[in-house]
Amino acid sequence: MKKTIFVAFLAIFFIAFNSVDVAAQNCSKHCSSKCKDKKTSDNVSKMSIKVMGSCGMCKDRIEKTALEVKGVKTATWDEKSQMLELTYTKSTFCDEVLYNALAEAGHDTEKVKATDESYNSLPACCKYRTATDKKKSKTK
Ligand SMILES: [Cu+2]
Repeated sequence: MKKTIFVAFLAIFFIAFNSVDVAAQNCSKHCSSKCKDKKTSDNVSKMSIKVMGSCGMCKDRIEKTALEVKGVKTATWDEKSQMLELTYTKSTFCDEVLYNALAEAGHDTEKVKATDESYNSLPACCKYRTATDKKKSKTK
């Protein structure tokens, strides 16, 4: 009887472990870019990325957007450095999802640029692109 319980316990443990592995593989499959991550514990990592923005409203929007991305645990954006610091669960987080979500919210990152449509829908105080930047993107 004891042996049966032990075997059942092992099976549950094995299944739980396997499903975490599958989630990690799924993410790396559709993520072309690798995160520059600092290891903090087995399944939690840190990274910081540059996100363009200009004011406190941007900070709220960037952090809220990042926190809605699957796997993100904490998000802090700094207006001066334009850096977004993240901690995330490795098995569920996919950085491409994050870049796309930020671009959709109107914020450029080094990987994905916001469309003119999403950028133009930002409030006036949040317009971080300068006139010279606009010229550049037009001539591209
Ligand atoms: Cu703003």
